[in-house]
Amino acid sequence: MSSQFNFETPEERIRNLKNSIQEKLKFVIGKEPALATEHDWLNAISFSVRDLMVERWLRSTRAHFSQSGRRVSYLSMEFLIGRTLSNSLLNLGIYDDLAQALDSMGFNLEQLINEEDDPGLGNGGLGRLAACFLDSLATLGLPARGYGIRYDYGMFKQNIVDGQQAESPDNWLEYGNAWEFPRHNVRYKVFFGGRVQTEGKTSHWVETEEILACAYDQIIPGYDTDATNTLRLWSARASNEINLGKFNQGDYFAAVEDKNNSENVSRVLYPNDSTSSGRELRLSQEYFLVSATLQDILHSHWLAYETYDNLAEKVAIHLNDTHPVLAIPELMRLLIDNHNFKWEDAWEMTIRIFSYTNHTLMSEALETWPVDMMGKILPRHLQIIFEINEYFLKVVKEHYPDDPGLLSRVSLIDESNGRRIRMAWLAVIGGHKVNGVSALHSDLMVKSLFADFAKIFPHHFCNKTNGVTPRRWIGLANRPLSELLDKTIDKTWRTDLSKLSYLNEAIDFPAFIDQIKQAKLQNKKKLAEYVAENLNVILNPNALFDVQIKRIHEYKRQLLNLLQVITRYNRILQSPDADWVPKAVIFAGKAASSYVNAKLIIHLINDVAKVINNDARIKNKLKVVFIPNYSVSLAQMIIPAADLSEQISLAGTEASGTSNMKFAMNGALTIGTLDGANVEMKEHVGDDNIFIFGNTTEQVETLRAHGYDPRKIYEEDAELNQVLNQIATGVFNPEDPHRYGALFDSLVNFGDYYQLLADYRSYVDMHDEVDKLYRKPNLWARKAALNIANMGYFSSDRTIQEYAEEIWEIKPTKL
Ligand code: 26V
Repeated sequence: MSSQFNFETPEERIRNLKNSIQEKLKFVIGKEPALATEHDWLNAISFSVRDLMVERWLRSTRAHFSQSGRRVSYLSMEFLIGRTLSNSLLNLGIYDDLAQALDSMGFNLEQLINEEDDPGLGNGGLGRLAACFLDSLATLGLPARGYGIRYDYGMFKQNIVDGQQAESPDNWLEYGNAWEFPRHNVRYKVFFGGRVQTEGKTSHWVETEEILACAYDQIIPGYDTDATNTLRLWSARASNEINLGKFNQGDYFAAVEDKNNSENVSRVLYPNDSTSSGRELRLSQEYFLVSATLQDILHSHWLAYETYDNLAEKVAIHLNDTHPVLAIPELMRLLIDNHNFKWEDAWEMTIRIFSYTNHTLMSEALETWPVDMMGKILPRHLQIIFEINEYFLKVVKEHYPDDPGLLSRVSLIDESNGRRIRMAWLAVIGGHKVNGVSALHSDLMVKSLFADFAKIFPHHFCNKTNGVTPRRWIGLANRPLSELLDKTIDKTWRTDLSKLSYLNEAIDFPAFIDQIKQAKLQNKKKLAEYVAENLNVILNPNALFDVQIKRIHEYKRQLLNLLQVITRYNRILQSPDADWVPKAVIFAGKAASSYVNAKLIIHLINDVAKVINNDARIKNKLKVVFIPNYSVSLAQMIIPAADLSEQISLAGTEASGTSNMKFAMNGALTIGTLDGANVEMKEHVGDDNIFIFGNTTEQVETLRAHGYDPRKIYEEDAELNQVLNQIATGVFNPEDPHRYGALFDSLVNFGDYYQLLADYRSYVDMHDEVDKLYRKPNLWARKAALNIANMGYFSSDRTIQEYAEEIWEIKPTKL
């Protein structure tokens, strides 16, 4: 509850809210109630709610700065924060008050909440993790700040046109953003290009171009506490409004074009396909974030201490993947060139300050930059990177004289690949801790990608299993379940998720199991309504809701799911009168715009859906839907409605997964491989309460090493054979029968890189087990409840506490 409200009666609170909203509409939006649009009202409401957070924000910020403890800055190119209004109401404890206030004004709160744009400033798991972390950092009262980019356009919007993905720009700032505070006086120059001038031992970066980075702050409120944090996002502005030189020469358009070009740096979020890495604009974006942020950190450090000698004691900087890794040479540059530190001293401080999280082992996702490009855009940084490399390789050579291949393997420069800089290597060498995001991933990380470095720096590597915030992912997303938890436990599970284990004591009460079922049914009805309204497909709320929602990627194997769906379709056609468990298979997710196979998979899902949903012979025993434009807010609706959560990536490929956790804590059972955090989820919920199938990481590796023959599986498994032939011959798309020839080939003729066929049989058989259990609704609900009860470990509060203690060495601020 907001401390401001402590002395008010509920009636006063509601009246004050109403007055405030009316005042904002008049004095901030400048509109008469009669002429105000829904967006105007939404903005007026948002400003009123924001007001309620400002005082404690200012107090928290003051406390963080005055207590002179160590603080962490979390640098991320992505923050997928989701809608803010509902989250703020929940954290302030005024959701119901506002609902009442609006009701008396003739508005529906839920409807207005759904009007808010959902900022898509991230691709998926990595960006959403950053947002969960901000929520936990604030809730735990830890001195932290998030730094990112205020992209004008977030992740593209996805429409499905004739079964295919069509992209359109996400102009999320169109109606303004009521939650941000533009900081017109917090701006830094960011330099690009030019050349390095060396005089004796000192270097100067000269003849550069410059762009301004302008700060926009957003309040990150903690839950049930006065503690808040800040997310600071940078937006690019041309540093000279127009290029005076060109303007004076009469070339007005060229002058304005320059301005537009420099502002492109924060124009658009890059999708995470391999084509985006290697682009100059992406490198510029990364440097833009890093340079503005480091200047900001150094500036506020100087204000507090008037020295940089204690920088490493007071500052921790965390790198969310390698995307902000240029912060390492940038800090070196600032300390050496601008603040006269000796190279060795600057390096020692840098290592103490930085830490880095690795989020993927897949080689195509590992960032490398061509030396030439770095030299053109950031020549001084290239020089520093070479110096770091030289310094490091010298030490390695001294310690490992007997391993001649080692030097080229750990070198920051990959000479074999057209001279590229290995950003992950730089992140490892330039910091003191590297973590993976699940036990399995962290283990594989030191055995594969970073094996050499794990030998050199055995104490650098650790695991921090991901978590998710229960405030958004249960409290906001699942009201029926939240109410049941409040009743059965008390309200404190929101800040201490281990309390969920109290449910173990209720598990034998039929009334409790019944309420678990009721809560799920309510959520399923809501999703069914959405699907009926938006996709014109009728889902039976009693059907098993089988859900796979995530980025479309071959390694995540949506296609394997589809093979299973078609198998089921064939079986139903074979015996239409058998007693089939009715099933609704739900997909959602975006494909990177240049990822051809991912787009084909979306097309195939929609082709298959059209045929199955319109086939009267199967009597609605099977439905398939693809929900377009997956987002945080859609996830909040879909996840609580799921009975079954599909987590079926090839073992060893999904670093952690986080939606797997959200599903399980909302009472879905998981069908999954032993991949990412599924492994730990199995340990927590128990082997009997999760459906694990498929090859293990070791088996996957053995197959890959000793000859994997997908064609043989295709030829020997009759059901699989039929399904693949149907896809290959256009049974679901007779108008264009060869459409999926390439997908068929990739599986049967070109090696099936993600080993779908190897796991097909155990997957289909496991789905039969799922059916068997679903026929026993009480047993199913009991297992669902056991999942909820044993997911306490997967709160991002636990994860952040581990980072705070073991990596950042920060303590909560006293308010
Ligand atoms: C790579 C690139 C390269 C090109 C430019 C844009 C871009 C954006 C992101 C990425 C890497 C994405 C890595 C990632 O998202 N990993 C996911 O991280 C989650 C949080 O740790 C984890 O749960 C998922 O398993 C993992 O796939």
